[in-house]
Amino acid sequence: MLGTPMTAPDPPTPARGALATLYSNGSENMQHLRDKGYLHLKNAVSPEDVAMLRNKFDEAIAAGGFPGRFANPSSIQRPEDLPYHFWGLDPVYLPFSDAAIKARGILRAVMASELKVDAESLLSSFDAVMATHPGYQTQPAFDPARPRVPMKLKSGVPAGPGHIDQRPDNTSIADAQQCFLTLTPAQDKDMSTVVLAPCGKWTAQGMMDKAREQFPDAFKPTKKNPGDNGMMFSPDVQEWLIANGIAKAIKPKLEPGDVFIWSSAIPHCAGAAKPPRGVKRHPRLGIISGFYPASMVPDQAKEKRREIVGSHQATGQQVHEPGKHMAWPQAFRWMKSEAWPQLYKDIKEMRQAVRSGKRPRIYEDHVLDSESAKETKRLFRSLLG
Ligand SMILES: O=C(O)CCC(=O)C(=O)O
Repeated sequence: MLGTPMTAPDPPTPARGALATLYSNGSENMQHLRDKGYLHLKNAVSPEDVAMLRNKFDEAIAAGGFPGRFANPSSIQRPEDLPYHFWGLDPVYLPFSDAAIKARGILRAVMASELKVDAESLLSSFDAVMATHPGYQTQPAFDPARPRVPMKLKSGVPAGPGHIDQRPDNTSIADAQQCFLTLTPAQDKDMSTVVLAPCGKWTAQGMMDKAREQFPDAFKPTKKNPGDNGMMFSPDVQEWLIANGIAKAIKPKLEPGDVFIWSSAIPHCAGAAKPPRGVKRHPRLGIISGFYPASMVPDQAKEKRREIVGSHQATGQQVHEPGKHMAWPQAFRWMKSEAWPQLYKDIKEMRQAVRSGKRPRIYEDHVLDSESAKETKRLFRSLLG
């Protein structure tokens, strides 16, 4: 740190945003999320549910034609062993598996109990599944001796992966959150979330307000971030916040069943340290979702969600301001469509059939559905609203 740390505002800057009161009425944990912008809930999901979800994800991975199995991590070595990913996230195939719907239901129950509300009153985002082979890590690598949210500049412009998932001009810390349920362990060497969190008496709101005050240009909407819910974060701003004792980067060590939650407004992304020689990374499996009271989601936003998700496409974390997640694996930009695995040809065809009205939306019942498929769709609809 350079010199003396900058003194935190007294009284601490309170959280602003649509969810601030909801967090205030919840558990002490929710007040920690409101004030500090992150929360690690250990053993939030039972070992039985963790095993059930892992097996169901393995079934979906097998049904998609991929050889990797999380029940046998050594079967996962190469990118081709798992569905195609973007920054270690699959936003195309696994988010619509039975496993993912069930996982969102379980994660929603955890969040509802912390918020002290009825689970059915919360809607979920339909975001990505983390399914990552052990050879993958974002750049720059995480360094436990000098922890930072991985981020870099390219030609002077922030180039990720560290980012926030909010419009650059939305200054509120409590407008949206991201909840990550891990089904695999994560040590420093393994891919898992890193967040920039406030130090000492600083609140997350105070930290981000200070960053905006000091670096107004770093929060101006740009061509690349024209005003949708996401922007890359500048490594210069991160360095300044750390050097002044305002922020520190945190990569919590996670065990299967742990839930890590953070405000979409604080800088974050996944990172991993270089493993020591001869040591392998654990492949990563988990799911990420945002939750929001159904009563606070406008009807128009609900219909937009049904349209996006109904045609087998993932959303970002924001429930009340839904947007599409990455539609298609990045790697396919360089691959002829004939060479895509059959699974992706089928997904493309299904999307077209739903959009042209030849098939019902994917959350609607189908005459051929089994009882268990109908049950999963009921849960699907209750998460979607
Ligand atoms: O993969 C992670 O841990 C972080 C995910 C992330 O950055 C995001 O979904 O916005």
